[in-house]
Amino acid sequence: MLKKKERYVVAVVGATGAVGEEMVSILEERNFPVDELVLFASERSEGKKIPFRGDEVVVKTLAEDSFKGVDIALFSAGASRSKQWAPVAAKSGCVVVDNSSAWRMDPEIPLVVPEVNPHDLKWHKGIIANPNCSTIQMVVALKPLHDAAKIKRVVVSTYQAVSGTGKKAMDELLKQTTDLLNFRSIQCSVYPHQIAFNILPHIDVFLENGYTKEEMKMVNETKKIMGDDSIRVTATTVRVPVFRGHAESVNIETEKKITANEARALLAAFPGIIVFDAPDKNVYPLPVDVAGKDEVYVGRIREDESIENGLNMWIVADNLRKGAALNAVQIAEKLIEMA
Ligand code: 25A
Ligand code: L14
Repeated sequence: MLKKKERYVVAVVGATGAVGEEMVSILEERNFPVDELVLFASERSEGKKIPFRGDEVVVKTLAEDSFKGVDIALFSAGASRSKQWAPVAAKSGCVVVDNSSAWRMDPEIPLVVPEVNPHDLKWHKGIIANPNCSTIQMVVALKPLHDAAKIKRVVVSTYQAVSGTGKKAMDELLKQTTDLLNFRSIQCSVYPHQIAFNILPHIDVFLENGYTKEEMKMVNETKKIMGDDSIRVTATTVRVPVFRGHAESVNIETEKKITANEARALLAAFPGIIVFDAPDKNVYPLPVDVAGKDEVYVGRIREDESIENGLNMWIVADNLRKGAALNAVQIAEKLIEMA
């Protein structure tokens, strides 16, 4: 449990990665009560200096005693590192908010989006899991609709940016794009196929059932966060050549009828959502506009005319912020509020 203090010693593990860098800048931006910031990454980044509040913090590598005196640790260095180091951190008394997939479906570990299930923070035992990026932005929009009309089924297709995979993937999209525009041959190392000027129906690894792990994360994490196993979810997750900002086409079927206008009002009143929906003016959310923003943007809200009680919508959010770093910092803020 987090003890109430004026200021906290905060660690970021994976501080030089796409999400870790964002965590550091969000802590500064939001004036998080940081007493001291400690940054960790692999040997590759040891000694690197990262600016924070006009100062510089030197990046260190992890050791058994790294978390001594640390109150809150934000992890984003991949699942294998989290499996190894999150228990070490929790054991030394700090609260871990883990951005990897390592602990999300563990029944002993809460999986939290503060707008949706803050109550689940009450039963943590030292580790709290931050959900998958595509799932976070979707459940924020599903929650007010579920409360009003009970969602029976969700059909989602995603259009995911390369930054979800990390910095190497962003470099690969940039390199392939410039190579192709200069009539040079390209190399594929992060993704199995060309990502520049292309679309890949493949995120994370394939499983026995023919779905990808990313798709099954959306199915299973949605039920856990919403606290309702009866919601049926099916997903197709797709990589697009966009640097930042995940988009989703989401179809829902509800028990009770809600009109598009009622849905718009419910979504607009919910914290963390901006309804951006004026087709007559070509207004709908776009990854390039939503990059750098904190809210989940919802547009193209319309009734599904093929079923009794159905809605279609288009949901866009910054995958590095609400999808990862911001949600993790918001979890830490909630913990402080509850301490
Ligand atoms: O091992 P996994 O599970 O397959 O996951 C590794 C992936 O985790 C990504 C991460 O992106 C990387 O692609 N990731 C981030 N959030 C995730 C999430 N929610 C996630 N994966 C799943 N779910 P990244 O590269 O942007 O950030 C990785 C960060 O983790 C640090 N790190 C790595 N090993 C560590 C560690 N920190 C502590 N202890 C360890 N043992 C990593 O630090 C980074 O901060 P770094 O010093 O290794 O990275 C510095 C730069 O080096 C580049 N790079 C990474 N791998 C290589 C590389 N360069 C050359 N060769 C490589 N093999 C990175 O791009 C980074 O800029
Ligand atoms: O959080 O876009 O489980 O490649 C792992 C891979 C998120 C996205 C997770 C990607 C992800 C991701």
